[in-house]
Amino acid sequence: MNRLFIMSLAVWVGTAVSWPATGASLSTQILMEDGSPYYVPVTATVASGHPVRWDNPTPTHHTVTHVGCLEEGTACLFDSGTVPPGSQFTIPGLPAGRYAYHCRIHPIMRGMLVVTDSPPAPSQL
Ligand SMILES: [Cu+2]
Repeated sequence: MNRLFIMSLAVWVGTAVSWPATGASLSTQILMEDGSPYYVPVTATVASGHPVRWDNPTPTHHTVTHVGCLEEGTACLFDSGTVPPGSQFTIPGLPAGRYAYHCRIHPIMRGMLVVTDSPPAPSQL
């Protein structure tokens, strides 16, 4: 019986570690704004594999589009499509790297997502 409990616990812990999205506080949240800098924070840093969420509290439609989606021969790693007012867009996680993105509707809106290999800082836990 004890052994079964330990096995269950191991499965539970393994699930929690591999899929941190269940803890909403572990996800990185970025706000869209109608004024500069448009994406807040304009440069967001997140550990690899952690979800990132963009919220659109503005009265305007926006998108979150990786620059690769608009260039021939480059990988398109995420594209939200139109995010209506009051809606949000979440990506489950990305490999380490720097991902520039912008809004298809308002090309002046530009942000940067930095994904690191290091675990999140203790203050985020
Ligand atoms: Cu926009």
